[in-house]
Amino acid sequence: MWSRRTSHTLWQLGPLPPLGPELARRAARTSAGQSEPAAAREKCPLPGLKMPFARADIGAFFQEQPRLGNQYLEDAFLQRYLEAHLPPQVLEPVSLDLERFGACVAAEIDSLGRECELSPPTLQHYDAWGRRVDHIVTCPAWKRMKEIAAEEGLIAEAYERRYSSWSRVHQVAKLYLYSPSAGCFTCPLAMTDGAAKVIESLGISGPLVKAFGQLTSRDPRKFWTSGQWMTERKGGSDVASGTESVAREQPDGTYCLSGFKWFTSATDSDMTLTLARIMDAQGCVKQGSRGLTLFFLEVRDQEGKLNGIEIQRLKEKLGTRQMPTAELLLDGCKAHRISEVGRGVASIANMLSITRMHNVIASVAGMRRMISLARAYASKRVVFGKFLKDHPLHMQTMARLEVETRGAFLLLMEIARLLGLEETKMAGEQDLHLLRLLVPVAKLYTGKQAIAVISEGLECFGGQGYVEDTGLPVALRDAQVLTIWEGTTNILALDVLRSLTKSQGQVFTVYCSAVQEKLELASSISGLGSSVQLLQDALHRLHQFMQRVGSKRAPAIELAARDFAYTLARIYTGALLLEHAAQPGASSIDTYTAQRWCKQDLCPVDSEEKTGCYDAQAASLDTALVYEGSKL
Ligand code: UCC
Repeated sequence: MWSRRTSHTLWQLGPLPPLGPELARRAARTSAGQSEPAAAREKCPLPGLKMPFARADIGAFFQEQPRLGNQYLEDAFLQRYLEAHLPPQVLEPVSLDLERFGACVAAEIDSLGRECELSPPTLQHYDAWGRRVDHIVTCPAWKRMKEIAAEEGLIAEAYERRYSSWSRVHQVAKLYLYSPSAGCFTCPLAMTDGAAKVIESLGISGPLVKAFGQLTSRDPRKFWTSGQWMTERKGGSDVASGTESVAREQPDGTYCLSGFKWFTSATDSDMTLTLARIMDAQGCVKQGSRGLTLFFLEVRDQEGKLNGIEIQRLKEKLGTRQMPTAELLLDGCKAHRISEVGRGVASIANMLSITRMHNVIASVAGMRRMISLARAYASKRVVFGKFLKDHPLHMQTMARLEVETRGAFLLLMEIARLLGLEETKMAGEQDLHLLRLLVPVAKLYTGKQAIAVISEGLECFGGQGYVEDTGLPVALRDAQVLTIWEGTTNILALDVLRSLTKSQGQVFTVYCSAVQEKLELASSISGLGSSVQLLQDALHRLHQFMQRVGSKRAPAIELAARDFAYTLARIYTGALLLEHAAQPGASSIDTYTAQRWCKQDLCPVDSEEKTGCYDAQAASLDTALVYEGSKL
């Protein structure tokens, strides 16, 4: 490597040759007292001398790239979780499969994902002869992703249930390894999983027999992906009043759909579930949530012709560019009603639970991948005379990210475990309540964590984290959607309140006993006592808040919704980390992780209430603050 010292030595070599005209000019300028910039002086070559960075020589130092290793073998926390929970006869085949798949992600899937990013889909409206074709052109890597999803049973695994309730945990762990390399193919897979779940829960009959078989197939020639067309121009969040699509019943019992779907993700899917209002013979429809019914349709017919659908345009998005998102006009689209009339939202809610869980997978996996790469980088990059990993401040920063990621991971696995129990009819009523509450809590909390952790993770690479061809920035772009689609943070916070209201508070009672149970388990383990105490205090503050809020007006509760959900997430995650640290195979690092987690504000809803954030005048003050000076 060139060093300053070496170049000085070279400058002093041999007799000085005669000055050329340019050097003579410079020498004259310098002797006349004109100074030159130091860099320019150092670059000034003497003929015949080889200088670093001269002309085509770009220097000898190249930063070693952080390589992606087998993400299963490198994830000690994931392995310990599986060892602690899976029965031995399940652990062995599952860990073998994950190890094999982890290698496959690094060897093949990661570069396919990159190709999907570099070759985004395009829309071909017309063929060369002027015919309207509305063809979404995707790259070969995207198509290969679909084959891999089938071959690896990324959906099938959850429905075959060969490991009983643990099949969901297996599937989720596999998707967790796959997600950051998947080039957003996780999006169609989330909806495919959600559609299979809805079909299974509504009953697999009629046209749904074929659909369910294809959604859960391991045969790439048969495997179908599904869409989830819920969003219309008037409402992404407020589906009940935003849905304008109508359905007219046909003599053969099918329906003909008309409407405009404003956001449809992974629009190259084979089928979809969608909502519409049934129009009666007088042309009237019922408004509101109870006017919505759920429909199933195939996107194309046997010859590949679109089913009464026009693709208006593809969306230009901040991220998830690997995947086509389209605006669709439905005009005479043949569909099958699959829910009771007016039960559309309640029926598609099963799909939302699954896609929201997939959102949690993407969030946690995105954080894990960023840390994994930053960890590799820190052991190769030298700054101020030592590796990045030997700088305590850098390690402190990464340790904070690690604690967030481990907590989020346990929350994800808790949902997968409960879902597995529900799907194999092994769940008690308490498990079902807990699952209902934890899905929106985890979705909203991990989405926010993912953006923060991935953003901080990019910083760990300095300028390289900001440069496109490292493949790093896409992680942050793609993370931003995690708090938006499948319900924004506030919509999810309101869904948490909905689950409380609908169950008449039972979900909260179950939540508290589940936390309590975990704390009792951990309280006898040395090193965990003070963290148990911190969580007990937080739970107590939460109880007190609930008692106070019980007597308050609805708007006050709504104002507290986000902080309330954050509190539920922090306390439950803390309890999971303590439970994990109390397992027989736990390490001292597990104890340290739980301790670190419990040092944050575990009950923000109580802290915020004390600042007056939910007081009677708070809402109007907030509005005045936001709109001060505005002409609107
Ligand atoms: O499609 C989209 C992008 C797809 C991409 C997927 C990728 C996934 C991640 C991949 C990772 C890489 S984005 C569009 C998604 N749209 C949403 O998420 C909608 C957001 N809005 C809401 O969630 C709202 O809260 C609504 C739509 C659910 C509100 O509807 P309503 O009709 O006004 O609400 P109601 O009246 O309270 O609920 C109607 C019924 C009730 O049941 P019943 O009638 O029996 O009382 C509720 O209990 O639906 C039930 N319900 C639920 N049940 C509502 N929400 C839920 C729920 N979460 N779980 C169970």
